[in-house]
This record gives sequence, structure tokens and C-alpha cells, in this order.
Amino acid sequence: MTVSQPRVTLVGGGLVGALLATLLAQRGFAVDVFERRPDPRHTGYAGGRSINLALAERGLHGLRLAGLSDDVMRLAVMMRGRMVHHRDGHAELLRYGRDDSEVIWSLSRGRLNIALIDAAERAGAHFHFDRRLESATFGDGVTLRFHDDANGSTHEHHAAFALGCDGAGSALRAAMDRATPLGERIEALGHGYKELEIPALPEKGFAIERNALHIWPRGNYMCIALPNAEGSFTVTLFLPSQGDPSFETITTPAAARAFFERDFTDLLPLIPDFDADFAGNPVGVLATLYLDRWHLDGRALLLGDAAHAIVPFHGQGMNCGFEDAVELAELLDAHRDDLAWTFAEFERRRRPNAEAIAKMALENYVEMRDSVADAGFLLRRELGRALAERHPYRFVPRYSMVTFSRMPYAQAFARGAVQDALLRELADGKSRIGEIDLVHADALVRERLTPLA
Ligand code: FAD
Ligand code: 8R5
Repeated sequence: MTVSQPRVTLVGGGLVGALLATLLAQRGFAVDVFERRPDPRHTGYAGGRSINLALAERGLHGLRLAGLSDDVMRLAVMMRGRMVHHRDGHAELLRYGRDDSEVIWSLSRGRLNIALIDAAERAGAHFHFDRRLESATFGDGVTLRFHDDANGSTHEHHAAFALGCDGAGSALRAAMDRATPLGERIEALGHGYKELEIPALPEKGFAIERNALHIWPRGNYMCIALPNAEGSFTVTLFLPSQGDPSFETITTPAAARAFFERDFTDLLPLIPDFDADFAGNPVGVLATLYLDRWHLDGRALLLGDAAHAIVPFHGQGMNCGFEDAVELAELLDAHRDDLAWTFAEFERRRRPNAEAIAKMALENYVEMRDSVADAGFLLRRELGRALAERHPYRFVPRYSMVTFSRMPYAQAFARGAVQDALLRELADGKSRIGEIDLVHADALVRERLTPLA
């Protein structure tokens, strides 16, 4: 199929939609973005709550290409590592990387979305707010029907093709699936989350260490806290949906308070509006979305959460979605005359990577919430550190490959598996690192792991 005019229609102007709009407008496409919500620059965002996100190298790369990294980074808070808060009240910082060049950044989602919308408009993209996609039909191109939730009106738009950036509950996905089943599978995690807030101290002071991602690991559940530029922290409690304790058994602020007094003793006093936060904020659901296909020949394509929503435990949902946007903008720019091929090629390149980060995100929940690791795990971790130091270009911790590099997620997963097998083999039956033959280990590393550039 040929497009005479390079016009692009996006559904959803969230994080991925707004970045993609910028990248495509910069490449000379005429971009229309239809967004369900009102313009966040007029209404304020997130109902006044400050919700933050961790930005890592993959997401930062997308922002750099959009020319936005300087503006956005001025508002970001550096997180050097994981601050682990044990039950007895003591805390330790475990650095994520080698030094301050390997860190992650906490950002306000609302501010980031506004910066992205501004950048897209500057590049020439056109936003249509208060346009909720209701249905889409596919014939010669696609006909999109929108509802304005503010005044009840409906609107129709015809386009050669539509790009779905409308998030985990994508309406475009539902419409595509009606036309041709996409093989959708949603796997619930069985755990939910609730947000709470540690306010800033007077004079913008931080109540706990500012430059860290805080974790209170408690076995089957945990709390985390990410810093906001204003001095507050957004706390998230992750807890099973059923069983004891769970969101089914802990339903009132009083029950939650008793639970925190027992399990998060040092955290509770930092949350002055605990009862109101717990009663007022909803329980969020956590699930992984798998699809057999992301596109309908050359007429519709899904990306970001609409194609591959994942659990949050690697902090990579947005980062992965930004990689999608970059990959698609480059593909469309080079192959705008054969959309069916372009969409299939996008899916071919991105789906193995989306599947790899989905798996790694699930695995990182266990890693984060298990504070009392067993002896075997501790020995392997110590050995891993030693090998990373001896072979900095070959043996790279999987967390680092995911967070500080842009190597394909599938490759990070595969190299991680080789490294893990190596550690298990070398540490098997050993109880101290001194018992392990490091010269033999060096030979195995050189044999099994090619050097990275
Ligand atoms: P969204 O950002 O959800 O945007 C979808 C957009 O489409 C929205 O603007 C929505 O209003 C609009 N829309 C929806 N339906 C329609 C419709 N029918 N018609 C028109 N418009 C529609 N990722 C990270 O990388 N790091 C983190 O630390 C991190 N933390 C997170 C914390 C929380 C609380 C949550 C919920 C997620 C977090 N994520 C994080 C994941 C990240 O938010 C998502 O992966 C990312 O926002 C996906 O971008 P998206 O544009 O695909 O979807
Ligand atoms: N998402 C994150 C990490 C990894 C931290 C580590 C984990 C909250 C709903 Cl749970 C989580 C990480 O391994 O030490 N980096 O960034 C962000 C996370 O959760 C976000 C804030 C979240 C969805 C609620």
C-alpha cells in the first residue's frame, strides 16, 4: 500500500504517543494525535498526586533524539542505587552501577508528559484532546470514532492507517481484535499496588536519603519509594491480591496501619496522611499482556503498553515503549511506501525484546522483595561481582545490561542466562569464594562470553 501524503494518525498522547509524534513530525510527517484526556497543560495532571517514574538509558536515548533530554533532566532526581531497609531498621545502599555515570533518574510523569506534548507541538504535530476512541472499522484504511467525554459529542476521522499508543487498556487493540483476532493473553500477577506519600520536610528537605530508590523488602510483599524534585517521595506498597496479608484482608486504614506498624515500622511515621492515602488511593492491578500479532496488515499497529504491558519491577515499561517509538520512527522514515512490510518488520524486531523484558520484570519482583537471600545466592552474587571486575567487557550484570545499555533486551536475557549458569556451575558445592578456582573461571568467561563493544 502506498501513502502519497506522509500523514500519520496516533491514538493516545501519553508517554509513547507524544514521543513518537515528536520523532515523526521531526521527520516531516503530518501528525494528528487523538487523546482521551483533556490537555494536561490546562487541567493539571494526575489529580494533584505526584506520580513518578524511573528513567534509564533506553528512555533517555529517546528523549535525546527528541532534543528533550536537557529540559527533562533538569527536573530529574538521581537514584544511585537501591537503599534496602531491613526489618530491624538498619538500611544499606547497594549501588546500581560502577559510579555516577551508571544511575537511574526519578521523574514526574505529569511533567514529562507535558514536556513531550510541548516538544511534539513545536515539531509540528497536532493534538486533539478530549477524543476517546470508541470504535474503529477497517476497510479502505481505517475509520475512527471518538467520544468527547467533556461535552458528549462524537467525532469521526478517516485515515490510511492508525498507530495505537493508547496504553494497556487500548481501545484500538480491541477494535483490531474484533476485525482479526490478535491472540491476546493477559496474565494477572496476583499482586496489586497502592500509592502513599512521604511529604517534603519544611524547606524542601528529604525525610530519607534523596538520591536512592528505597526498598522495604518483606518476603512476599514490599514497599518502594522514589524521590520527587520537590522533596516528597511516592511510596508504593506491592501486596498479594488474596491470602494473608493481602488487599483482600487489609481493606481499612486501621487494618493497614496495624500491618505497617508490624512490618514497615520505620516507614509508617514518615507518612502523615496514611489513613487518607490508604482509603483514597485505588488498588492498581498488575499484569503482563501478550499478543501473537501487533498489526493489521498496513492499517493499524500497536506499540508501547497497548502491545506489551508488563509488570513494573524492572522500571522498564516506559523505557521499552520509548525504544519502540525510536525504532518505528526510523522504520517509517525509511519505508513509508510499504506499510504492511514496515509494521511486520517492526513487530519482528521488537516482539522478542518485549517478551524478554516481560520475563525479566517478573523475575526482578522476587529479587527486590527477598531480603534474606540464601547462602548460595549470596556466594553467586559475590562471585558475579568478582568476575564483573575481572572481565568488565564480558561479564556484565544483567541489571546493568538492561538499565545502562541499549543492547536488545533479548540479548541481555540470553547473556544473563549464560552468566547465571556459569555462576551456578562454579559455585556448586562451594561455601566460600576462596574455594573457587578463579583462573579456571576466567577461562570459562573468555570461552562463553564474547566481549561487548
Ligand atoms: P500510557 O502512558 O498509558 O498512555 C496511553 C495514553 O492513551 C494516555 O494518555 C491515555 O489517556 C490515552 N488513551 C487511553 N485510551 C484511549 C482511548 N480510548 N482514546 C484515546 N486516548 C486514549 N515505566 C518505567 O519505565 N519506569 C518506571 O519507573 C515506571 N513506573 C510506573 C509507575 C506507575 C504507577 C505505572 C502505572 C507505570 C509505570 N511505568 C514505568 C510504566 C509506564 O508508565 C508505561 O510503560 C508507559 O506509560 C507506557 O506508555 P504508553 O504511552 O504506551 O501508555
Ligand atoms: N510502577 C522501578 C526499578 C528496579 C529497582 C531495583 C522497580 C510503581 C506501579 Cl517496582 C519498581 C523499579 O531493582 O532495585 N527501577 O525502577 C520502578 C518500580 O515501580 C514503579 C515506580 C511503579 C507501577 C507502581
